[in-house]
Amino acid sequence: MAGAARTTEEHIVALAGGVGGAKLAHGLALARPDDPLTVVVNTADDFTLFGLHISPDLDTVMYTLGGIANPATGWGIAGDTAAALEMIGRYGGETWFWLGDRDLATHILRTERLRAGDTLTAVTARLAAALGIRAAILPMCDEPVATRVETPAGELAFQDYFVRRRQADEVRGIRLQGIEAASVPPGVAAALARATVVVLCPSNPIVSIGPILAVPGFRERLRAVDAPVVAVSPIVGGAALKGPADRMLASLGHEVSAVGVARLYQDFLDGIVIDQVDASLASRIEAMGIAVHVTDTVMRDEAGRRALADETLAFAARLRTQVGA
Ligand code: FO1
Repeated sequence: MAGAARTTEEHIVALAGGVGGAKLAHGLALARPDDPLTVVVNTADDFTLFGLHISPDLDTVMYTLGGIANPATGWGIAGDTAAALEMIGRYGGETWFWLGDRDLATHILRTERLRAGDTLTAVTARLAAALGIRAAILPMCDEPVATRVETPAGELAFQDYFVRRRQADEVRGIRLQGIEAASVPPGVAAALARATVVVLCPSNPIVSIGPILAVPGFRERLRAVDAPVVAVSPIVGGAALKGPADRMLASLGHEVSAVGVARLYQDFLDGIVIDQVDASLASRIEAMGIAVHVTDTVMRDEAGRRALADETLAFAARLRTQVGA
């Protein structure tokens, strides 16, 4: 940035799940193209289909940062076709999970490398590098973890609940199968140790950010981070912008608002960005010892992603000065 008045380099760590998280992660990459950005991504949505290892949230972040995400859905690849899936349907196979032809290439290569013994961290780094992505996209752990959703119809696998049954079931509980055996990967630990800001993206706090925080040792590391930790609320005006986060918070007994989100992160959170329609909630959050920044948090386009990222980083910088960190 020749000639521009640059402050010191930021080491940005973002925690993200699916589409909303990927958009802000993209905004951070656009806002600070020269600064190191690490995106730690939920992998508890991962599952096996047709023998292939699918990592929906990793791919959503990767395609978004790589500029090839489908703009209509936020997941999958722009302009992708479904010839393979159509043929699978002709054979009588399952077609409830929409897998594009180009997207399948990602799953095929990921599965091949995992079977050869590479870690998910290594495989993701290789795929992201091939797409020309500068940011480090890191899975929350390398061990398999699977979100199981407790509903009146019984316990469901996450994608069964989310895609096949279209989030229609009431969520009575969440179980993270395999989480006890998971550990914070070395790259994630190193990124947190040198972070100058940690941003919790506006992803579902229960099933997107929740699993990342549940990796043994992660939450403790976040509490010990020597930098402002700020979140962007995914709940705006009492509703989730996308997905079932609002209904999930309600059925699990949480307040469906930025206050409810702040409470879930209270033990490590320094500040939260909330939408202007929720300005009246600020005093209740501040009473919890958490700083609040009010702005337009709805990311309508690329400029909106970048603007929200800029504001979030500026807010964090003010907090850093206040605490003298
Ligand atoms: N979400 C859907 O609602 N329907 C789909 O058919 C679907 C397919 C799909 C394929 C690849 C991929 O990476 C993501 C896909 N998603 C689909 C999104 C994804 O399952 C969810 O949004 C996340 O798991 C929640 O974060």
